[in-house]
Amino acid sequence: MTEHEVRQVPTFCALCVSRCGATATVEDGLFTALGPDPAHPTGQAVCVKGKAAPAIVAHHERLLHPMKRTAPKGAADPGWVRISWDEALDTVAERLTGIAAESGPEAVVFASASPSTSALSDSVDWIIRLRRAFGSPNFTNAMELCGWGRHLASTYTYGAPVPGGYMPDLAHAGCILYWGYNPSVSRLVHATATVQAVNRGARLVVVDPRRVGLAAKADHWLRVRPGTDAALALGLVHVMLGRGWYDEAFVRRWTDAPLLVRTDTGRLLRADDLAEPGPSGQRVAWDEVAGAPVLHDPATRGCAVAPERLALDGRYDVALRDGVVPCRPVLAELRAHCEDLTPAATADLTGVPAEDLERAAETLWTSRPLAFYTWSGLEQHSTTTQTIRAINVLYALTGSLDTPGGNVLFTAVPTAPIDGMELIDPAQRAKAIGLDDRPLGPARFEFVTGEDLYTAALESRPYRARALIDFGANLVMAHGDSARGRDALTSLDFFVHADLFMSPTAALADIVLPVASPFESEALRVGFEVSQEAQAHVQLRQPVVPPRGEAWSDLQIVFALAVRLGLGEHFWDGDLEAAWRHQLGPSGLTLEQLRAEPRGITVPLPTRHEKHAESDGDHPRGFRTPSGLVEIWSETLQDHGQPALPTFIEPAVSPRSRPDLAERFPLVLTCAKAQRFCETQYRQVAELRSAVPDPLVELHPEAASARGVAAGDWVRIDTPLGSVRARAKLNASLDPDVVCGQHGWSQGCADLDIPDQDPYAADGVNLNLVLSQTPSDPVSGSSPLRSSVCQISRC
Ligand SMILES: Nc1nc2c(c(=O)[nH]1)N[C@H]1C(S)=C(S)[C@@H](COP(=O)(O)OP(=O)(O)OC[C@H]3O[C@@H](n4cnc5c(=O)[nH]c(N)nc54)[C@H](O)[C@@H]3O)O[C@H]1N2
Ligand SMILES: Nc1nc2c(c(=O)[nH]1)N[C@H]1C(S)=C(S)[C@@H](COP(=O)(O)OP(=O)(O)OC[C@H]3O[C@@H](n4cnc5c(=O)[nH]c(N)nc54)[C@H](O)[C@@H]3O)O[C@H]1N2
Ligand code: SF4
Ligand SMILES: [Mo]
Repeated sequence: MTEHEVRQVPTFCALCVSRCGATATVEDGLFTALGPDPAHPTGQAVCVKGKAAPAIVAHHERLLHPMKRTAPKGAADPGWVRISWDEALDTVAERLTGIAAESGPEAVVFASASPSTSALSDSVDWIIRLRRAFGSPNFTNAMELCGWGRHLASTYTYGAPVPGGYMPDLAHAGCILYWGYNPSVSRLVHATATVQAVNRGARLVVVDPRRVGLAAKADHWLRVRPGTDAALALGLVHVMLGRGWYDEAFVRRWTDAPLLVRTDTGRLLRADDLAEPGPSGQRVAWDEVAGAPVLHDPATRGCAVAPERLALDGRYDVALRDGVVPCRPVLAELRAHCEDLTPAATADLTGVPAEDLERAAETLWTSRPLAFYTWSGLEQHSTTTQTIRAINVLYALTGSLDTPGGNVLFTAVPTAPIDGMELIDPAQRAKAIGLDDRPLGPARFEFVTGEDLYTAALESRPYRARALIDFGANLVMAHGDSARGRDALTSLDFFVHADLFMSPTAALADIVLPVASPFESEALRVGFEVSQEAQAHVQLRQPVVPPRGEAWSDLQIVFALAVRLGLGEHFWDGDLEAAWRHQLGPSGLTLEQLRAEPRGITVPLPTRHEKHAESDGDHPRGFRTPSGLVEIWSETLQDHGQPALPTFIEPAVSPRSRPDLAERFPLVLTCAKAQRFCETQYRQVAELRSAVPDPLVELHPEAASARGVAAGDWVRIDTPLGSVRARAKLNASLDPDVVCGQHGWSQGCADLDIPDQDPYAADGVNLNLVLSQTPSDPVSGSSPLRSSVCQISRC
């Protein structure tokens, strides 16, 4: 008899954005447990999903072999037939090459699951490289629902992703602000670090329609009406400017607050407008000492006089070529812009009591440095861009950016870029789907929204999307308008989907490829983001167990496909190790070192702060905006017909903006993630499903009793698009006019005798069937999934 063998394998859990350092237990070759690894910079804890990792890996519904469809699209049974990897990859390469030859590579859309909900973070940069080498500017990965606000929209204020890339320095923050973000459910490593920060005395402000997670520990919980966050942010700005609660030195030197705005045209005053014109491209501030205009040079990021001399308030008559025009500094414009948003007026719009708002403003100011994070609560609205701008401007006033305890771009381990930006022709980038309609939106960064993908597939606008190569993304379940999604994917000439499990999206594919779980594959992770120590940590994650069946990692698929597509020269001829060596080159680390230290290596890296003040040669580095400053006033947005100052706009479909709907749909419907599942995943895993077998909708006890609903009852959620069902969960922290649902339900759980449900059936359980992708944010196309309207009734 062989001896019982137990191994402890250092790893990290890649199942979600938290990427918790962990130790896997392998008994006699079987992966049996996952536990925390406190020695790892993200290893304080693992969550219930991490603990279920062995069950996920071993699940009997895992895809084990490549398969092709033999029945026509739309048939009840796709007639899946097992095929070899060679046949699968040859077919994919042949179809994609053929379609690209006929219609251009842009007719092939690439997609992936979000790296926040899956192990796609192992491979997403390589998928993007493949897409670019192939020549397609089109990538769908829920950017407009998940990353736009945190990352890309904030570049219009900061020239950098704040808070997406500039992470909250929780270890040193005086005050932490979580706005539409609940890390207790969504990012364990942030939750544990926040509890530690609060225990050492940091203050905490939470803005959320629900009192969930860390809100229970918060000094201030602001119960905002969904989708009115921009009003709340501007109401806070009103108070802070009114009380002088802003970092005057930072604001004068590093933001555009002193730049003058013409009161006649509502545009920034340009040097070449002046009676004595200066160089075009320069802007103008007011020198209070000289009583005269002074030029601001974006090249030097400053004015010729000391910042203290620049006016931040008042109105100045400036002699221009076309006469004398009164002008005001941007900060005075902002003050005027927020003037009507008194605490009382803000309370009326947002539901946040005036005194709560004022007290929170005081804490934000007096407990600096302020570190903040925003996420899903702000991403999924018709007003996301303005909301994030408002919060970014509020944050600029605190002067905490890139200071210890603020939001800091932690020093990263240097590596060679691998995303292949150099491989795609600018003429191809210009063909990104959606760019014509929203030139500043995700398409500018080569991301395609779900709605635009469906339109391209179904209506050939701006041209026909003919093929889709999808690494995971469960498009029809993740985006609103699920039925339109099904029709769009069905209309494609060719669709290949790589996944661990079948999903309603995979079911529409021509070819399905089986993917190895992160516990079965090797992956290189450079930087764990959340702290300097974490960001300096590099780990070559080792497989805990071998892949099941014939499953391959996404990376293997990408490299093998690249070779078959004739793109091997950009992929080290399919040699993944050679590619990693190239990537690691600048770090000085080798694969051998990393394999010898499977827990990873933390490179000693100092944190640099206030990098905008560092010299980049002759001048301070400043910010990567057109002015080189933090742009409270965005000419870029203004040039595209958007407000130059962040502006509150009522959600496009709310009881206030659509009084015609208010009688039938009096409730505001938002949603939130579920603790035990990642987005649309894991409903089939009994260990996770057993405690929460059905979708929930949270509502206030009064709202429930007014409708004859008791806790646990099945209820109907009616929206203007149709009706689905969920079980009532009573939550007394909610506004009685607000309810909170969950998306992602339809999958059954055979082990618990729960059948699959049709995701397209009226009165089913798929919330996104009755949520719409439109009317969306005019800048980003973000879908209004979190400020819809509904009625609730007993089933
Ligand atoms: N109503 C509503 N809709 C929402 C949201 C919401 O809050 N409310 N949230 C939105 C957000 S933030 C996001 S990010 C999207 C999420 O949408 P998606 O990015 O589609 O993510 P999931 O729904 O988690 O589905 C992930 C799929 O990828 C597969 N998968 C998991 N790991 C891997 C892997 O390593 N490789 C491959 N190839 N496949 C893998 C899973 O089996 C699953 O089929 O949904 C959005 N939709
Ligand atoms: N357990 C678990 N972890 C996950 C995921 C998961 O599905 N499950 N998904 C992963 C992914 S893809 C993402 S994007 C992250 C997201 O992580 P989070 O952003 O934390 O996700 P949510 O819990 O959906 O939303 C945060 C909060 O926003 C609130 N909210 C809803 N509407 C509004 C609003 O209009 N304004 C404000 N201020 N708040 C609002 C909700 O009540 C909720 O508490 O989590 C990742 N981690
Ligand atoms: S929070 Fe849970 S699922 Fe996410 S990485 Fe950590 S253990 Fe894995
Ligand atoms: Mo997400």
